[in-house]
Amino acid sequence: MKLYQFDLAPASKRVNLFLAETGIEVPVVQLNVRDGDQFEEPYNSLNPFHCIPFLELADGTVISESIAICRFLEETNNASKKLFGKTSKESAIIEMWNRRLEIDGYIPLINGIRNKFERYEGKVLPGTRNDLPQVPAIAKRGIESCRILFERLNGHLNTTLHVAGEALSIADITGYEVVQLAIAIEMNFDEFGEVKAWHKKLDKRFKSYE
Ligand SMILES: N[C@@H](CCC(=O)N[C@@H](CS)C(=O)NCC(=O)O)C(=O)O
Repeated sequence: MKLYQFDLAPASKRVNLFLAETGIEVPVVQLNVRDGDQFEEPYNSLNPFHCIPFLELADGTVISESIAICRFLEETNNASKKLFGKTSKESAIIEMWNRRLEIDGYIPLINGIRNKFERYEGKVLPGTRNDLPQVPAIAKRGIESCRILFERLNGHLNTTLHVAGEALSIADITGYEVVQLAIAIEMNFDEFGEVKAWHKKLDKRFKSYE
């Protein structure tokens, strides 16, 4: 089994935080996606989405998408810590928050960053190289979407220690990366005190794994 990663990328960071939290170990190969390693063979054929992370199993199966990879690793390892929940109810709540964080925050902000900063010219969609123009309005809309998410999250975090309950879950890892993206896109979210406090707590915990 091999996990293909680029440690500086947000999607790889999600998988790395999952591995650090659960103690699961997987052999890792670093691909520099900024230099376009993912378009070179054999990686080009291994993963048609041309993005990291992706996991290659011993039988040749390739699994991409950070959450699919983490879920697979959790289900196939005997780690005592379960970031996807222990009961059907816990799993559903975690999935609900993880999806909302991705749909309303992670994806709009990733698209925003790629449409805002010059270094993404020619790479506005992940895993592509083309001449699609950067559209600044997409960055503005990404921030607007994330602001609505943070308003909801801020109220919710008043009532719970972590996003999907008292225990840390994969949804906290996604949420942490959403805040990292909000910082990267230079969004001001000072008014969301609960979100900031939760992010600060996670930041301390996650930095201790470095
Ligand atoms: N939804 C995917 C996102 C994968 C993705 O967009 N990866 C980016 C890095 S964060 C990538 O490999 N980009 C390469 C490129 O755009 O050329 C996941 O969570 O795994």
